[in-house]
Amino acid sequence: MNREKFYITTPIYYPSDKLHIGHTYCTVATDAMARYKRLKGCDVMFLTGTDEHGQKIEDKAKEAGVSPKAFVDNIVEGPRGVKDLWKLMNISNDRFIRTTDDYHMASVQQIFKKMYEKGDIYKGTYKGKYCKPCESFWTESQLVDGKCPDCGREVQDAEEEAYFFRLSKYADRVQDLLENTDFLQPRSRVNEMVNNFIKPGLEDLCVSRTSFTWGIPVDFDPGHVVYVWVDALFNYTTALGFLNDRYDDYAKYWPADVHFVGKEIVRFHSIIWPAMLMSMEMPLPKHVFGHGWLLLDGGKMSKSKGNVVDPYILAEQFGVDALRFFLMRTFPFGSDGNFSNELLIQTINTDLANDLGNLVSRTTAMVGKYFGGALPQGCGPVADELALAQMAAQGQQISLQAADPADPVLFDAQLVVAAAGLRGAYEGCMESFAPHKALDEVFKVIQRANKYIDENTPWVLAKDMQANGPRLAHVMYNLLEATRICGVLLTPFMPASMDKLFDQIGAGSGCRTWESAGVWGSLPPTTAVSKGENLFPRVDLDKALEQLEQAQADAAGADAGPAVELEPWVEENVDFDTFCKSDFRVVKVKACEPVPKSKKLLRFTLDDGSGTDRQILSGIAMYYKAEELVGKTLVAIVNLPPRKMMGLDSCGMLISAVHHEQGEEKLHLIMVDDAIPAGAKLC
Ligand code: ME8
Repeated sequence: MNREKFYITTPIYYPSDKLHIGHTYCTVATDAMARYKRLKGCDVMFLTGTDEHGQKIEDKAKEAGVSPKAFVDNIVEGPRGVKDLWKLMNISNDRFIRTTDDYHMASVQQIFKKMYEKGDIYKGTYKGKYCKPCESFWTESQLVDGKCPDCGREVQDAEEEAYFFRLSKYADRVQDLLENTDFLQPRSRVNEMVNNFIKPGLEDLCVSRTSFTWGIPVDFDPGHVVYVWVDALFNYTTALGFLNDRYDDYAKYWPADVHFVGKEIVRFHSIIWPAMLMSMEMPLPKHVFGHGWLLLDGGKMSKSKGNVVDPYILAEQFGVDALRFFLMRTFPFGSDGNFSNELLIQTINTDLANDLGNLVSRTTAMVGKYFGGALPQGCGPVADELALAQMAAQGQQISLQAADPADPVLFDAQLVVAAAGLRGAYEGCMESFAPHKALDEVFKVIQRANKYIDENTPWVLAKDMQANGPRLAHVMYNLLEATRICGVLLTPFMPASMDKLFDQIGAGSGCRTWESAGVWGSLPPTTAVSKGENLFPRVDLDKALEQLEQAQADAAGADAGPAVELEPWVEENVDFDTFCKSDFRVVKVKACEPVPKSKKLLRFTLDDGSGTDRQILSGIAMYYKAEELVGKTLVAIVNLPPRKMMGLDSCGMLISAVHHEQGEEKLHLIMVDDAIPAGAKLC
């Protein structure tokens, strides 16, 4: 049988900084969607990766004193890098593309040439504005208050010989695609694209650069590198083997079923991307979904603003599944949402500890206590319930009435209808890319099941097992079955925890499937139940916030400490004049103390010979005790721009020698003869 294919992608991330919770949000959403489709039996291809070229990366690497490749290698493959983060977050991508992979680069060169040969790419001169952080070209009229309309940062003048893509040629076709199909979702993003970008007139797009070299060379015109967005967008096809031999499933998976992207890159995906595909005469992706941002204090997280939230810290403290769940449950996927630690903890406590966790632990504990861990034969669904369940599963509206509103048969029927109809409602939400609504449906059933416990008061029934034993067993069965169905549908969001849940309620592999989630009564009645570990322990808000603060402070200290060992950038020599600009001075330590809340930072008060004390923070507390350094004569570079660490200014950097011994890093401050006066210049 031919399985339905489903090809889904995340944006490929810029490895210019460590990824934050906003990046994690999009990847977790894509993962949940991919897992949902796999659960349904689709043949899924889930692609993610990294977008490694461009001026921003080149500049960052220069700043770090390493080659761009070494720089991105460290962020992508290094400890706590991109790949580590996706592993930690249990991301089930089938493929990972790096745009520095040879096969991708060779394919992009061919793509560029094809569009050039067709006449859709031509040579001209670019004159305008460029936003380096966004790698975006702008015209004067597009700027907002003279700044980049996407990120609000300063733009710079750019004038260079460049190749252009005839975007204007495709304006009408793109407008038609946006207005008359469901290509771009949510629908609200369509007006923005059409009114802000297409109607004012689409200008041809500059698609090559000459002022830097870190990109894919235009092979027929050395000196030009391909604009990073052309390079990046085609990743979705090269990763399937388009114009390369590395992979062989372009025919099988292309066009993509959906690209999940953040709202600020919708323009690239819904205007530029389809236009280039039209030029290449390639099929268009079926959907682009532009999700919202996670905001912190009302603003977008960004490393430069210093307000990023580290997913490692949250996952380590609260658990991967709790974090995955929180991201998908709390923020409507198409809109912005305000992130806060309090909200995270509150969601864990309300939904996971109280609602789901309690349902599982109460039910399994009662099956243990009243039935020794296994229900008796015959406690499963009765014929009326099966009939109701079937109607609910088919999406029929069912109105339940009973003469006595406290009739236990009514309670049973209400639970059965809610749980049996859940899969259909959930599927509708997932198919329209609304994971938050799908979770809402699941939690309505979880809440219904908790109410069912209170309605049936099993502890009262258990007082007379002889009379009430069969009824109590049926109640327990219904609870296990409702829990199981919810568990199956929560699997795409919390895969590891749901496996544990299934083990506790005795649901074997046949009861963990999509099919079984649509069939009430799939759980064998006599299944062995065991109350296991508490799946989602309650979090103490104050204590957790305190721990988080500490972990964040430690991480900030670690960031300020010696960098991970990187290959030096040996390709470029420093010219003599540049070298001479570095101002190294002898300094005397007047005072030294640990920085509160940081494990790594020491705060130095130094005499640099100028008559005014200089403060430098150094991440060396693992190597030296503060008091042993007082009075020492050290070397510092004093003309670096001041840097804030843990709220304190650091004006310069102390020089040390670093080496490795048996895999362990050793650091020695450079100490010089005490006879040398403070302020003496090294040259
Ligand atoms: O844009 N909340 O890479 P990127 C939600 N390389 N999503 C956020 C976010 C936040 N606070 N911050 C970032 C690029 N994102 C390009 C993509 S695809 C061919 C090339 C999302 O690392 C952002 O919206 O800057 C984007 O979708 C993704 O992270 C990658 O951002």
